[in-house]
Amino acid sequence: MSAGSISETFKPALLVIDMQEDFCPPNGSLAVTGGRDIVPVINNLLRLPFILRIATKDFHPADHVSFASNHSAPNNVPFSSVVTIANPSNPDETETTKLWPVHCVQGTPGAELLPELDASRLDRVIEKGTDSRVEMYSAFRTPFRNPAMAGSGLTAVLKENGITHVFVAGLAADYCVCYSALDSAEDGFTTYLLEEGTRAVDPSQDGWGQRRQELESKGVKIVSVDGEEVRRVKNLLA
Ligand code: VGL
Ligand code: ZN
Repeated sequence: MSAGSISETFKPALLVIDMQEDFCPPNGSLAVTGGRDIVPVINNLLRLPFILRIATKDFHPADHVSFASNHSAPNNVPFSSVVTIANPSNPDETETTKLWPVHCVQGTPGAELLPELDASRLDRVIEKGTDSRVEMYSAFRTPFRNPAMAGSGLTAVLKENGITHVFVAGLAADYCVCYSALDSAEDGFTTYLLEEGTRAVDPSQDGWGQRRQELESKGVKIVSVDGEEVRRVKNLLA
């Protein structure tokens, strides 16, 4: 480094969200189109010199509130019905959230990470959505703030390791990837969402199109694996 140059700290982490059987063809109960096709992209990312590589698993108990089958007709149609959930500590704080087919139940094959994902490169796997009372798309925490519920501990892990930049990939772009990236940015990490490393449940303008705008308006940059941000990670080797 030449004298007088500015060196901004760059300690990047990679977050690999929910690369699990139930989110992928051919057998997933909530299969995202093309979900399996992003594994080679993610495995390439896992080989780069990130300071930390962390995966998450959606990991629900069988009685989870997000499962349509745990609700009564007619408001129990997967992918379409919604349910209003209250903060367990404050009935006045509520969130309305979509109901899904049963997925990623603890101890079932659908909850397993894809076998072709290079899990040997992971520093840690975080399980989320384990509280049957609430939906938790984000790898960081539930949406409830008044009062906040206990988070996953991810922010502390990132901070303890001095992480400055968080790169997010995985499934699904319009749900768990999106909300993880938003919380990462809110916690002060420079946050990048890897475009080729994700797929959406609903790729339409009403789905991923809108989430994309929200991400960009809240400071998350959507980047290519061939872009300068990933090149900077590669250059940490040099
Ligand atoms: C997810 C729907 C329900 C996700 C998790 O990983 O994006 N989507 N649970
Ligand atoms: Zn889920």
